[in-house]
Amino acid sequence: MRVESVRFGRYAVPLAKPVSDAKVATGRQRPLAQIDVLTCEIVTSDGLAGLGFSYTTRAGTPAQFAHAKEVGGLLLGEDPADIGRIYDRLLWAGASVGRSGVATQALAAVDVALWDLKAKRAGLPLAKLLGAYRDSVRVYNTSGGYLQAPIEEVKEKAGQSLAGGIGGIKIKVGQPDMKEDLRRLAAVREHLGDEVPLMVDANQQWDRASALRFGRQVEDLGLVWIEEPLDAYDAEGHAQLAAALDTPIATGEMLAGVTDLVRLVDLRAVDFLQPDVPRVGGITPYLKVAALADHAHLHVAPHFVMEIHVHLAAAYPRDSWVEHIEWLSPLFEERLKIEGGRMAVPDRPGLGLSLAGQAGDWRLDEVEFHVDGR
Ligand code: SMN
Ligand code: MG
Repeated sequence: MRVESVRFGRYAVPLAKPVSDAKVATGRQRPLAQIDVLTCEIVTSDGLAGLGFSYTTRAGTPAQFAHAKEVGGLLLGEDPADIGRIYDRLLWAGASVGRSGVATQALAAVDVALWDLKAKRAGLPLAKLLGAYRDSVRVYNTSGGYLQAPIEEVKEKAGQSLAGGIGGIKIKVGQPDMKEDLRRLAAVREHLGDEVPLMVDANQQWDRASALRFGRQVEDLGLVWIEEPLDAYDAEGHAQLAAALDTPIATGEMLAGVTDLVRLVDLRAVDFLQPDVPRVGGITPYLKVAALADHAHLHVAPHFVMEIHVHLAAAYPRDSWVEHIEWLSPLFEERLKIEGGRMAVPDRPGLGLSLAGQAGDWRLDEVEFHVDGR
């Protein structure tokens, strides 16, 4: 089996409504109105097709697309089962731009497509190919808890999520006025009752003292975790916070390479590590991080991209959480099943995803490589 053609697409998928987290509240970023996606479709000599993708928010996908266009031709003629060698080859082709960030995020789309193909070739869902521990994973919702939403809307959306089978609710905090965060959080906790799993996400907007002050004030709310309390690269600060608080600490979504994520593991900086397959450069590097996190007895709660992460969370020893955000759903034909607080691992081979017909509406650019030069 050989790679016969590779196609990369660049898409901009609009959100139903722009959302704001603490990075917007502190003036660092504009509201998020769309998700930008790089897709990779690989077709083999015996007619199998693999689909992978990567994403960015606000900036980066045009650069990922440019990198994919530069190195993607190297895939032609390769045996797509040889993921390690192919990844290495592409990595060395772009060695000048490093082993993290935009370039490896472009490789993530390729790597995901190769794993999708490998699982399809085996006739297995990706989770089973990797070695699953369970056929469903706990799932929480994030998209209803953003800061631009008035508290009544947050409560209403949380109720709708729970009624639809979601098992936990995450809300955004980290506003310039911490009292406002505490008021919203108390209102949501009261609305949901004590039993519903509840998380908060500060999107890196506190300094160490503020994070500790917040953490101490919410210890009796029984939060599942406090996410990104500090700058994403302040591993020591997270470690101190994790040691000082009973409430678990989560972070990792912004880290774009294995080395940075492993530092969080080495320093015991988190209770829940939150790697993100597209951001860390694909499933191949994600698995390295997950193996080390497991060895350190940590929980792994992958960030965003539930379409890929449901498989990886099912193949991780400790039952954790996947994040429900529906923003990428319009790109795909299939919908994930959610019931009883859990998301089911699709039973279709591979990731179990195909691009929706309507995806073409959001395509901004496309390039294709073919063995016979077409
Ligand atoms: C988030 C950031 C970027 C894309 C999706 C979601 C957010 C989260 O920080 O963790 O939910
Ligand atoms: Mg987050």
